[in-house]
Amino acid sequence: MFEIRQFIDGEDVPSASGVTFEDVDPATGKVIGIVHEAGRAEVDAAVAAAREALTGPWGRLPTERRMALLHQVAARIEQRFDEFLAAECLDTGKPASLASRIDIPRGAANFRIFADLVKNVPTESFMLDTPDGEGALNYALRRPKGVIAVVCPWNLPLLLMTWKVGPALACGNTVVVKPSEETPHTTALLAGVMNEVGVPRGVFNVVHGFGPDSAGEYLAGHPGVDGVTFTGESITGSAIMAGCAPHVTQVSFELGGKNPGIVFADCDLDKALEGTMRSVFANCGQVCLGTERVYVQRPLFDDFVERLAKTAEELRPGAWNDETTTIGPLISATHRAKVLGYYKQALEAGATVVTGGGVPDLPDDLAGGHWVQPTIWTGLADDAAPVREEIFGPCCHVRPFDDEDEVVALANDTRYGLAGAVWTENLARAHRVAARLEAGIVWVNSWFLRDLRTPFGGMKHSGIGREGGVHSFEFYTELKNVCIKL
Ligand code: NAD
Ligand code: 6OD
Repeated sequence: MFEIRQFIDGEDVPSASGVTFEDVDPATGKVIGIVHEAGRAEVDAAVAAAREALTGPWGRLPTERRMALLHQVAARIEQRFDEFLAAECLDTGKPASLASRIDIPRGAANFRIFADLVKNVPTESFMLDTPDGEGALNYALRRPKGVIAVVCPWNLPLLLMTWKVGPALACGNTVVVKPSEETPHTTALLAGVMNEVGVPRGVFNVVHGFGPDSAGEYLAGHPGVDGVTFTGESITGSAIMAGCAPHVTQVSFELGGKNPGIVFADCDLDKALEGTMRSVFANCGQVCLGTERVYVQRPLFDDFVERLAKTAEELRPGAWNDETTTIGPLISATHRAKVLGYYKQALEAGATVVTGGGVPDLPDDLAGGHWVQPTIWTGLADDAAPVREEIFGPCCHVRPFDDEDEVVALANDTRYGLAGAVWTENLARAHRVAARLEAGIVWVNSWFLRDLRTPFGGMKHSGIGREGGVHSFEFYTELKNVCIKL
Protein backbone atom coordinates (compact mmCIF):
# COMPACT_ATOMS: atom_id res chain seq x y z
CA MET A 1 0.00 0.00 0.00
CA PHE A 2 1.58 3.31 -1.04
CA GLU A 3 0.87 6.83 0.20
CA ILE A 4 1.02 9.84 -2.13
CA ARG A 5 1.24 13.49 -1.02
CA GLN A 6 1.35 16.80 -2.86
CA PHE A 7 4.69 17.79 -4.37
CA ILE A 8 5.20 21.50 -3.74
CA ASP A 9 8.45 23.44 -4.05
CA GLY A 10 10.44 20.22 -4.27
CA GLU A 11 8.94 18.69 -1.11
CA ASP A 12 6.35 16.01 -0.34
CA VAL A 13 3.56 17.81 1.48
CA PRO A 14 0.68 16.08 3.34
CA SER A 15 -2.78 17.61 3.02
CA ALA A 16 -3.27 20.22 5.75
CA SER A 17 -6.86 19.05 6.27
CA GLY A 18 -5.80 15.42 6.67
CA VAL A 19 -8.29 14.42 3.96
CA THR A 20 -7.21 11.44 1.85
CA PHE A 21 -8.79 9.29 -0.84
CA GLU A 22 -8.19 5.76 -2.08
CA ASP A 23 -6.40 4.64 -5.23
CA VAL A 24 -8.07 1.48 -6.52
CA ASP A 25 -6.68 -1.24 -8.79
CA PRO A 26 -9.29 -1.44 -11.57
CA ALA A 27 -8.43 -5.07 -12.27
CA THR A 28 -9.37 -6.25 -8.77
CA GLY A 29 -11.34 -3.41 -7.20
CA LYS A 30 -8.89 -3.48 -4.28
CA VAL A 31 -7.39 -0.39 -2.65
CA ILE A 32 -3.68 -0.13 -3.50
CA GLY A 33 -2.82 3.31 -2.14
CA ILE A 34 -3.85 6.38 -0.18
CA VAL A 35 -3.65 9.84 -1.71
CA HIS A 36 -3.65 13.14 0.19
CA GLU A 37 -6.22 15.55 -1.24
CA ALA A 38 -5.12 19.13 -1.84
CA GLY A 39 -7.34 21.92 -0.56
CA ARG A 40 -7.17 25.59 -1.52
CA ALA A 41 -4.15 26.12 0.77
CA GLU A 42 -2.04 23.50 -1.03
CA VAL A 43 -3.08 24.77 -4.45
CA ASP A 44 -2.18 28.34 -3.42
CA ALA A 45 1.19 27.12 -2.17
CA ALA A 46 1.89 25.17 -5.37
CA VAL A 47 1.01 28.15 -7.59
CA ALA A 48 3.13 30.46 -5.41
CA ALA A 49 6.10 28.06 -5.63
CA ALA A 50 5.73 27.90 -9.40
CA ARG A 51 5.59 31.71 -9.63
CA GLU A 52 8.68 32.08 -7.46
CA ALA A 53 10.64 29.55 -9.55
CA LEU A 54 9.85 31.43 -12.77
CA THR A 55 12.06 34.31 -11.78
CA GLY A 56 14.48 32.23 -9.71
CA PRO A 57 17.15 29.77 -10.86
CA TRP A 58 14.88 28.27 -13.53
CA GLY A 59 14.18 31.61 -15.18
CA ARG A 60 17.88 32.44 -15.24
CA LEU A 61 19.00 29.06 -16.56
CA PRO A 62 20.51 29.22 -20.07
CA THR A 63 18.38 27.36 -22.62
CA GLU A 64 21.12 24.78 -23.24
CA ARG A 65 21.18 23.86 -19.54
CA ARG A 66 17.40 23.66 -19.39
CA MET A 67 17.40 21.34 -22.40
CA ALA A 68 20.09 19.16 -20.80
CA LEU A 69 17.97 18.80 -17.67
CA LEU A 70 14.97 17.71 -19.71
CA HIS A 71 17.11 15.11 -21.47
CA GLN A 72 18.14 13.86 -18.04
CA VAL A 73 14.48 13.62 -17.01
CA ALA A 74 13.86 11.44 -20.09
CA ALA A 75 16.89 9.27 -19.34
CA ARG A 76 15.83 8.82 -15.72
CA ILE A 77 12.33 7.71 -16.72
CA GLU A 78 14.01 5.07 -18.87
CA GLN A 79 16.31 4.01 -16.04
CA ARG A 80 13.29 3.62 -13.75
CA PHE A 81 11.21 2.06 -16.56
CA ASP A 82 10.00 -0.95 -14.56
CA GLU A 83 8.80 1.22 -11.67
CA PHE A 84 6.90 3.54 -14.02
CA LEU A 85 5.47 0.54 -15.83
CA ALA A 86 4.22 -1.18 -12.68
CA ALA A 87 2.77 2.08 -11.30
CA GLU A 88 0.93 2.87 -14.55
CA CYS A 89 -0.41 -0.64 -14.97
CA LEU A 90 -1.56 -0.93 -11.36
CA ASP A 91 -3.38 2.40 -11.56
CA THR A 92 -5.06 1.69 -14.91
CA GLY A 93 -5.11 -2.12 -15.23
CA LYS A 94 -3.71 -1.83 -18.76
CA PRO A 95 -1.53 -4.74 -19.94
CA ALA A 96 2.21 -4.29 -19.54
CA SER A 97 2.58 -5.27 -23.21
CA LEU A 98 0.73 -2.03 -24.12
CA ALA A 99 2.20 0.37 -21.55
CA SER A 100 5.76 -0.81 -22.20
CA ARG A 101 5.36 -0.07 -25.93
CA ILE A 102 3.41 3.19 -25.73
CA ASP A 103 2.85 4.90 -22.37
CA ILE A 104 6.26 4.75 -20.72
CA PRO A 105 8.41 5.31 -23.84
CA ARG A 106 6.24 8.34 -24.71
CA GLY A 107 6.76 9.62 -21.16
CA ALA A 108 10.46 9.92 -21.97
CA ALA A 109 10.03 10.97 -25.63
CA ASN A 110 7.79 13.90 -24.65
CA PHE A 111 10.72 15.51 -22.82
CA ARG A 112 13.33 14.74 -25.49
CA ILE A 113 11.41 15.97 -28.50
CA PHE A 114 10.50 19.34 -27.05
CA ALA A 115 13.97 19.86 -25.55
CA ASP A 116 15.36 19.39 -29.06
CA LEU A 117 12.68 21.38 -30.88
CA VAL A 118 12.75 24.47 -28.70
CA LYS A 119 16.24 25.41 -29.86
CA ASN A 120 15.04 25.64 -33.45
CA VAL A 121 11.86 27.68 -33.24
CA PRO A 122 12.14 30.61 -35.66
CA THR A 123 10.48 33.95 -35.07
CA GLU A 124 9.71 36.53 -37.74
CA SER A 125 11.32 39.88 -38.49
CA PHE A 126 10.26 42.69 -40.87
CA MET A 127 11.92 45.87 -42.06
CA LEU A 128 9.35 48.66 -42.30
CA ASP A 129 9.78 51.57 -44.73
CA THR A 130 9.30 54.87 -42.89
CA PRO A 131 8.75 58.38 -44.39
CA ASP A 132 12.22 59.52 -43.27
CA GLY A 133 13.74 56.72 -45.30
CA GLU A 134 15.59 55.25 -42.30
CA GLY A 135 13.13 52.44 -41.66
CA ALA A 136 12.25 50.42 -38.59
CA LEU A 137 13.16 46.88 -37.68
CA ASN A 138 10.48 44.65 -36.21
CA TYR A 139 11.37 41.36 -34.63
CA ALA A 140 9.48 38.92 -32.46
CA LEU A 141 10.63 37.33 -29.24
CA ARG A 142 9.15 34.32 -27.50
CA ARG A 143 8.91 34.43 -23.73
CA PRO A 144 7.54 31.76 -21.34
CA LYS A 145 3.83 32.17 -20.70
CA GLY A 146 4.33 31.79 -16.93
CA VAL A 147 2.69 29.36 -14.52
CA ILE A 148 0.90 26.59 -16.40
CA ALA A 149 -1.84 24.46 -14.84
CA VAL A 150 -1.85 20.95 -16.34
CA VAL A 151 -5.10 19.07 -15.67
CA CYS A 152 -4.97 15.45 -16.80
CA PRO A 153 -7.25 12.44 -17.45
CA TRP A 154 -6.76 8.81 -16.44
CA ASN A 155 -6.57 6.93 -19.71
CA LEU A 156 -2.91 7.53 -20.65
CA PRO A 157 -1.74 9.20 -17.44
CA LEU A 158 2.02 9.54 -17.95
CA LEU A 159 1.81 10.01 -21.72
CA LEU A 160 -0.76 12.79 -21.62
CA MET A 161 0.75 14.59 -18.61
CA THR A 162 4.28 14.67 -20.07
CA TRP A 163 2.87 15.69 -23.46
CA LYS A 164 2.02 19.01 -21.73
CA VAL A 165 4.80 19.23 -19.13
CA GLY A 166 7.58 18.53 -21.68
CA PRO A 167 6.90 21.54 -23.93
CA ALA A 168 5.83 23.77 -21.02
CA LEU A 169 9.17 23.28 -19.27
CA ALA A 170 11.13 23.40 -22.54
CA CYS A 171 9.74 26.91 -23.08
CA GLY A 172 10.86 27.99 -19.59
CA ASN A 173 7.48 27.88 -17.84
CA THR A 174 6.80 26.31 -14.48
CA VAL A 175 3.91 23.91 -13.92
CA VAL A 176 1.36 22.76 -11.39
CA VAL A 177 0.00 19.36 -12.41
CA LYS A 178 -3.34 17.91 -11.29
CA PRO A 179 -3.36 14.24 -12.29
CA SER A 180 -6.62 12.36 -12.42
CA GLU A 181 -7.82 11.17 -9.03
CA GLU A 182 -7.92 7.68 -10.57
CA THR A 183 -4.24 7.62 -11.60
CA PRO A 184 -1.96 9.68 -9.35
CA HIS A 185 0.96 7.27 -9.29
CA THR A 186 3.23 8.03 -12.28
CA THR A 187 2.93 11.79 -11.73
CA ALA A 188 4.17 11.23 -8.16
CA LEU A 189 7.08 9.17 -9.53
CA LEU A 190 7.93 11.93 -11.99
CA ALA A 191 8.14 14.39 -9.10
CA GLY A 192 10.88 12.19 -7.62
CA VAL A 193 12.68 12.17 -10.96
CA MET A 194 12.63 15.99 -11.09
CA ASN A 195 14.45 16.14 -7.76
CA GLU A 196 16.87 13.38 -8.71
CA VAL A 197 18.11 15.15 -11.83
CA GLY A 198 18.23 18.58 -10.18
CA VAL A 199 15.31 20.45 -11.71
CA PRO A 200 15.08 23.50 -9.43
CA ARG A 201 12.46 23.53 -6.68
CA GLY A 202 9.08 24.92 -7.66
CA VAL A 203 9.41 24.21 -11.39
CA PHE A 204 7.31 21.04 -11.24
CA ASN A 205 4.55 20.88 -8.63
CA VAL A 206 1.75 18.37 -8.17
CA VAL A 207 -1.59 18.70 -6.41
CA HIS A 208 -3.88 15.71 -6.03
CA GLY A 209 -7.63 15.58 -5.79
CA PHE A 210 -10.87 15.66 -7.72
CA GLY A 211 -12.42 18.17 -10.13
CA PRO A 212 -15.36 20.22 -8.84
CA ASP A 213 -14.90 21.73 -5.35
CA SER A 214 -11.46 20.19 -5.19
CA ALA A 215 -7.91 20.58 -6.49
CA GLY A 216 -8.92 20.61 -10.20
CA GLU A 217 -11.36 23.50 -9.88
CA TYR A 218 -9.12 25.45 -7.46
CA LEU A 219 -6.12 25.10 -9.77
CA ALA A 220 -7.77 25.75 -13.14
CA GLY A 221 -9.59 28.84 -11.81
CA HIS A 222 -6.61 30.15 -9.85
CA PRO A 223 -5.83 33.84 -10.53
CA GLY A 224 -2.09 33.09 -10.31
CA VAL A 225 -2.18 30.72 -13.28
CA ASP A 226 -1.27 32.10 -16.73
CA GLY A 227 -2.49 29.20 -18.86
CA VAL A 228 -4.52 26.04 -18.41
CA THR A 229 -3.81 23.02 -20.56
CA PHE A 230 -6.49 20.39 -20.09
CA THR A 231 -7.21 16.94 -21.47
CA GLY A 232 -10.52 15.34 -20.64
CA GLU A 233 -14.23 15.36 -21.33
CA SER A 234 -15.77 18.17 -23.35
CA ILE A 235 -18.20 19.01 -20.56
CA THR A 236 -15.31 19.39 -18.11
CA GLY A 237 -13.67 21.72 -20.63
CA SER A 238 -16.77 23.94 -20.49
CA ALA A 239 -16.62 24.04 -16.67
CA ILE A 240 -12.90 24.89 -16.74
CA MET A 241 -13.50 27.66 -19.29
CA ALA A 242 -16.11 29.18 -17.00
CA GLY A 243 -13.59 29.11 -14.14
CA CYS A 244 -10.95 30.75 -16.34
CA ALA A 245 -13.24 33.50 -17.61
CA PRO A 246 -12.94 35.91 -14.64
CA HIS A 247 -9.15 36.03 -15.03
CA VAL A 248 -9.16 35.71 -18.86
CA THR A 249 -6.79 32.76 -18.47
CA GLN A 250 -5.80 31.20 -21.79
CA VAL A 251 -6.73 27.58 -22.39
CA SER A 252 -5.56 24.71 -24.57
CA PHE A 253 -8.05 21.85 -24.64
CA GLU A 254 -7.89 18.27 -25.90
CA LEU A 255 -11.41 16.95 -25.37
CA GLY A 256 -13.70 14.07 -26.25
CA GLY A 257 -14.29 12.32 -29.55
CA LYS A 258 -16.73 10.05 -31.38
CA ASN A 259 -14.37 9.14 -34.14
CA PRO A 260 -15.29 7.49 -37.43
CA GLY A 261 -13.33 4.71 -39.09
CA ILE A 262 -14.11 4.45 -42.82
CA VAL A 263 -13.37 1.21 -44.64
CA PHE A 264 -13.63 1.46 -48.43
CA ALA A 265 -14.04 -1.65 -50.56
CA ASP A 266 -10.71 -0.82 -52.22
CA CYS A 267 -8.78 -1.14 -48.93
CA ASP A 268 -6.22 -3.74 -47.99
CA LEU A 269 -8.66 -5.75 -45.90
CA ASP A 270 -6.14 -7.34 -43.54
CA LYS A 271 -4.60 -3.96 -42.75
CA ALA A 272 -8.02 -2.37 -42.29
CA LEU A 273 -9.12 -5.13 -39.94
CA GLU A 274 -5.97 -5.01 -37.85
CA GLY A 275 -6.05 -1.20 -37.62
CA THR A 276 -9.75 -1.01 -36.86
CA MET A 277 -9.36 -3.69 -34.23
CA ARG A 278 -6.66 -1.65 -32.46
CA SER A 279 -8.56 1.59 -32.84
CA VAL A 280 -11.66 0.13 -31.19
CA PHE A 281 -10.20 -2.06 -28.45
CA ALA A 282 -6.74 -0.70 -27.52
CA ASN A 283 -6.58 0.37 -23.88
CA CYS A 284 -10.03 -1.24 -23.46
CA GLY A 285 -11.47 1.43 -25.77
CA GLN A 286 -10.34 4.24 -23.47
CA VAL A 287 -8.50 6.31 -26.06
CA CYS A 288 -9.90 9.66 -27.14
CA LEU A 289 -8.71 8.93 -30.71
CA GLY A 290 -10.41 5.54 -30.75
CA THR A 291 -13.00 4.50 -33.31
CA GLU A 292 -16.54 4.04 -31.99
CA ARG A 293 -18.27 4.41 -35.38
CA VAL A 294 -17.10 2.07 -38.13
CA TYR A 295 -18.45 2.61 -41.67
CA VAL A 296 -17.80 -0.26 -44.11
CA GLN A 297 -18.55 -0.10 -47.83
CA ARG A 298 -21.35 -2.53 -48.58
CA PRO A 299 -19.48 -5.21 -50.60
CA LEU A 300 -17.17 -5.82 -47.62
CA PHE A 301 -19.68 -5.35 -44.84
CA ASP A 302 -20.65 -8.91 -43.83
CA ASP A 303 -17.14 -10.30 -44.12
CA PHE A 304 -15.64 -7.35 -42.22
CA VAL A 305 -18.12 -7.59 -39.34
CA GLU A 306 -17.62 -11.34 -39.02
CA ARG A 307 -13.82 -11.06 -38.99
CA LEU A 308 -13.78 -8.07 -36.62
CA ALA A 309 -16.00 -9.99 -34.20
CA LYS A 310 -13.75 -13.03 -34.38
CA THR A 311 -10.66 -11.01 -33.44
CA ALA A 312 -12.60 -9.24 -30.65
CA GLU A 313 -13.51 -12.65 -29.23
CA GLU A 314 -9.83 -13.58 -29.18
CA LEU A 315 -8.96 -10.71 -26.80
CA ARG A 316 -7.84 -12.09 -23.45
CA PRO A 317 -8.73 -10.16 -20.26
CA GLY A 318 -6.34 -10.68 -17.37
CA ALA A 319 -3.82 -9.27 -14.95
CA TRP A 320 -1.55 -6.51 -16.28
CA ASN A 321 1.62 -8.56 -15.74
CA ASP A 322 0.30 -11.78 -17.31
CA GLU A 323 1.94 -12.06 -20.73
CA THR A 324 -1.19 -13.57 -22.27
CA THR A 325 -3.35 -10.53 -21.34
CA THR A 326 -4.42 -8.44 -24.33
CA ILE A 327 -7.21 -6.34 -22.78
CA GLY A 328 -7.50 -4.71 -19.36
CA PRO A 329 -10.50 -3.48 -17.35
CA LEU A 330 -12.25 -0.12 -17.44
CA ILE A 331 -10.86 2.47 -15.07
CA SER A 332 -13.55 2.55 -12.37
CA ALA A 333 -16.84 1.14 -11.18
CA THR A 334 -18.50 4.42 -12.19
CA HIS A 335 -17.11 4.27 -15.69
CA ARG A 336 -18.09 0.61 -16.00
CA ALA A 337 -21.67 1.49 -15.03
CA LYS A 338 -21.67 4.18 -17.74
CA VAL A 339 -20.37 1.80 -20.42
CA LEU A 340 -22.78 -0.97 -19.41
CA GLY A 341 -25.54 1.64 -19.55
CA TYR A 342 -24.72 2.14 -23.25
CA TYR A 343 -24.67 -1.65 -23.77
CA LYS A 344 -28.23 -1.70 -22.38
CA GLN A 345 -29.33 1.30 -24.45
CA ALA A 346 -27.99 -0.32 -27.61
CA LEU A 347 -30.11 -3.40 -26.96
CA GLU A 348 -33.18 -1.29 -26.22
CA ALA A 349 -32.61 0.67 -29.43
CA GLY A 350 -32.74 -2.55 -31.44
CA ALA A 351 -29.05 -3.25 -32.05
CA THR A 352 -27.85 -6.61 -33.25
CA VAL A 353 -25.17 -7.60 -30.75
CA VAL A 354 -22.59 -9.26 -32.97
CA THR A 355 -20.36 -10.06 -30.02
CA GLY A 356 -20.07 -9.18 -26.32
CA GLY A 357 -22.61 -6.91 -24.68
CA GLY A 358 -22.00 -7.97 -21.11
CA VAL A 359 -19.43 -8.83 -18.49
CA PRO A 360 -16.77 -11.56 -18.92
CA ASP A 361 -16.32 -14.51 -16.58
CA LEU A 362 -13.06 -14.08 -14.72
CA PRO A 363 -11.22 -15.97 -12.00
CA ASP A 364 -11.97 -15.03 -8.37
CA ASP A 365 -8.94 -12.75 -7.96
CA LEU A 366 -10.22 -10.49 -10.77
CA ALA A 367 -13.95 -10.83 -10.14
CA GLY A 368 -14.11 -7.51 -8.23
CA GLY A 369 -12.55 -5.59 -11.14
CA HIS A 370 -14.23 -3.27 -13.64
CA TRP A 371 -14.43 -5.67 -16.58
CA VAL A 372 -16.70 -5.55 -19.62
CA GLN A 373 -16.79 -7.60 -22.80
CA PRO A 374 -15.49 -6.20 -26.08
CA THR A 375 -18.69 -5.43 -27.95
CA ILE A 376 -19.74 -4.89 -31.56
CA TRP A 377 -23.17 -3.75 -32.68
CA THR A 378 -24.84 -3.39 -36.05
CA GLY A 379 -28.29 -2.17 -37.01
CA LEU A 380 -28.57 0.98 -34.89
CA ALA A 381 -30.18 4.14 -36.25
CA ASP A 382 -27.78 7.02 -36.92
CA ASP A 383 -29.40 9.03 -34.13
CA ALA A 384 -29.21 6.31 -31.45
CA ALA A 385 -27.29 7.42 -28.33
CA PRO A 386 -24.57 4.72 -28.63
CA VAL A 387 -23.85 6.01 -32.15
CA ARG A 388 -23.81 9.70 -31.18
CA GLU A 389 -22.32 9.90 -27.68
CA GLU A 390 -18.77 9.19 -26.59
CA ILE A 391 -18.81 5.90 -24.68
CA PHE A 392 -15.07 5.48 -24.03
CA GLY A 393 -15.32 1.69 -23.80
CA PRO A 394 -14.31 -1.36 -25.87
CA CYS A 395 -17.19 -1.14 -28.31
CA CYS A 396 -18.23 0.11 -31.73
CA HIS A 397 -21.19 0.26 -34.07
CA VAL A 398 -20.56 -0.95 -37.62
CA ARG A 399 -22.75 0.43 -40.42
CA PRO A 400 -22.71 -0.17 -44.17
CA PHE A 401 -22.44 2.66 -46.73
CA ASP A 402 -22.55 2.90 -50.50
CA ASP A 403 -20.53 5.89 -51.67
CA GLU A 404 -18.01 8.51 -50.67
CA ASP A 405 -20.41 11.46 -50.33
CA GLU A 406 -22.72 9.43 -48.12
CA VAL A 407 -19.96 8.28 -45.77
CA VAL A 408 -18.37 11.73 -45.47
CA ALA A 409 -21.76 13.14 -44.46
CA LEU A 410 -22.27 10.34 -41.92
CA ALA A 411 -18.77 10.72 -40.49
CA ASN A 412 -19.19 14.49 -40.08
CA ASP A 413 -22.65 14.24 -38.53
CA THR A 414 -21.36 14.69 -34.97
CA ARG A 415 -20.64 17.51 -32.55
CA TYR A 416 -17.14 16.08 -32.10
CA GLY A 417 -14.17 16.53 -34.46
CA LEU A 418 -11.10 14.87 -33.04
CA ALA A 419 -9.86 12.07 -35.31
CA GLY A 420 -10.77 9.83 -38.22
CA ALA A 421 -9.27 6.74 -39.86
CA VAL A 422 -9.65 6.06 -43.59
CA TRP A 423 -8.84 2.68 -45.13
CA THR A 424 -8.34 2.71 -48.91
CA GLU A 425 -5.64 1.86 -51.45
CA ASN A 426 -6.91 4.63 -53.77
CA LEU A 427 -4.59 7.58 -53.24
CA ALA A 428 -6.87 10.19 -54.78
CA ARG A 429 -9.75 9.02 -52.60
CA ALA A 430 -7.54 9.09 -49.52
CA HIS A 431 -6.63 12.75 -50.11
CA ARG A 432 -10.21 13.74 -50.98
CA VAL A 433 -11.78 12.13 -47.93
CA ALA A 434 -9.02 13.28 -45.54
CA ALA A 435 -9.62 16.86 -46.63
CA ARG A 436 -13.39 16.61 -46.24
CA LEU A 437 -13.49 15.04 -42.77
CA GLU A 438 -14.22 17.52 -39.98
CA ALA A 439 -11.49 16.25 -37.68
CA GLY A 440 -8.22 17.62 -36.37
CA ILE A 441 -6.34 14.40 -37.15
CA VAL A 442 -6.93 11.97 -40.03
CA TRP A 443 -5.03 8.73 -40.36
CA VAL A 444 -4.98 6.93 -43.71
CA ASN A 445 -4.22 3.20 -43.58
CA SER A 446 -3.00 3.61 -40.01
CA TRP A 447 -4.18 4.63 -36.57
CA PHE A 448 -2.43 6.41 -33.68
CA LEU A 449 0.79 6.61 -35.70
CA ARG A 450 2.32 9.62 -34.00
CA ASP A 451 4.93 12.11 -35.17
CA LEU A 452 5.29 14.51 -32.25
CA ARG A 453 6.23 17.40 -34.55
CA THR A 454 2.74 17.51 -36.09
CA PRO A 455 -0.31 19.54 -34.97
CA PHE A 456 -2.55 17.58 -32.60
CA GLY A 457 -5.99 18.62 -31.44
CA GLY A 458 -9.66 18.63 -32.21
CA MET A 459 -12.28 20.65 -34.07
CA LYS A 460 -15.81 21.42 -32.84
CA HIS A 461 -16.44 20.09 -29.29
CA SER A 462 -13.18 18.11 -29.38
CA GLY A 463 -10.87 20.90 -28.39
CA ILE A 464 -9.41 24.36 -28.55
CA GLY A 465 -6.00 24.90 -30.11
CA ARG A 466 -3.31 22.55 -31.31
CA GLU A 467 -0.27 21.17 -29.55
CA GLY A 468 2.66 19.23 -30.99
CA GLY A 469 5.88 20.52 -32.53
CA VAL A 470 5.94 24.29 -32.95
CA HIS A 471 2.21 24.41 -32.18
CA SER A 472 2.96 23.59 -28.56
CA PHE A 473 5.22 26.60 -28.46
CA GLU A 474 2.32 28.78 -29.65
CA PHE A 475 0.53 28.01 -26.41
CA TYR A 476 3.43 27.76 -23.99
CA THR A 477 5.03 31.06 -24.99
CA GLU A 478 3.93 34.66 -25.35
CA LEU A 479 5.01 36.27 -28.58
CA LYS A 480 6.26 39.83 -28.21
CA ASN A 481 7.07 42.20 -31.07
CA VAL A 482 9.92 44.69 -30.69
CA CYS A 483 9.91 47.64 -33.10
CA ILE A 484 13.17 49.62 -33.40
CA LYS A 485 13.13 52.89 -35.29
CA LEU A 486 16.43 53.12 -37.10
P1 NAD B 1 -12.59 14.28 -17.01
O1 NAD B 1 -12.94 15.46 -17.81
O2 NAD B 1 -13.64 13.67 -16.16
O3 NAD B 1 -11.39 14.59 -16.01
C1 NAD B 1 -10.15 15.05 -16.47
C2 NAD B 1 -9.47 15.82 -15.36
O4 NAD B 1 -10.22 16.99 -15.08
C3 NAD B 1 -9.33 15.06 -14.06
O5 NAD B 1 -8.08 15.35 -13.50
C4 NAD B 1 -10.46 15.65 -13.23
O6 NAD B 1 -10.23 15.57 -11.83
C5 NAD B 1 -10.45 17.08 -13.69
N1 NAD B 1 -11.70 17.81 -13.51
C6 NAD B 1 -12.96 17.34 -13.54
N2 NAD B 1 -13.85 18.34 -13.37
C7 NAD B 1 -13.12 19.48 -13.22
C8 NAD B 1 -13.47 20.85 -13.01
N3 NAD B 1 -14.73 21.25 -12.91
N4 NAD B 1 -12.46 21.75 -12.92
C9 NAD B 1 -11.17 21.36 -13.04
N5 NAD B 1 -10.80 20.08 -13.22
C10 NAD B 1 -11.76 19.15 -13.33
O7 NAD B 1 -11.99 13.24 -18.04
P2 NAD B 1 -11.54 11.74 -17.77
O8 NAD B 1 -12.78 10.95 -17.45
O9 NAD B 1 -10.42 11.75 -16.80
O10 NAD B 1 -10.97 11.30 -19.19
C11 NAD B 1 -11.77 10.80 -20.22
C12 NAD B 1 -12.14 11.88 -21.18
O11 NAD B 1 -10.97 12.53 -21.64
C13 NAD B 1 -12.82 11.39 -22.43
O12 NAD B 1 -13.85 12.27 -22.76
C14 NAD B 1 -11.75 11.46 -23.49
O13 NAD B 1 -12.19 11.57 -24.81
C15 NAD B 1 -11.00 12.66 -23.06
N6 NAD B 1 -9.62 12.64 -23.57
C16 NAD B 1 -9.32 13.45 -24.63
C17 NAD B 1 -8.04 13.42 -25.18
C18 NAD B 1 -7.65 14.26 -26.37
O14 NAD B 1 -6.47 14.28 -26.70
N7 NAD B 1 -8.57 14.93 -27.02
C19 NAD B 1 -7.09 12.57 -24.63
C20 NAD B 1 -7.45 11.76 -23.55
C21 NAD B 1 -8.73 11.81 -23.02
O1 6OD C 1 -0.35 11.07 -28.67
C1 6OD C 1 -0.64 12.13 -28.12
O2 6OD C 1 0.16 13.09 -28.05
C2 6OD C 1 -1.97 12.29 -27.52
N1 6OD C 1 -2.25 13.52 -27.02
C3 6OD C 1 -2.82 11.25 -27.49
C4 6OD C 1 -4.12 11.30 -26.95
C5 6OD C 1 -4.80 10.16 -26.75
C6 6OD C 1 -6.09 10.17 -26.17
O3 6OD C 1 -6.53 9.32 -25.45
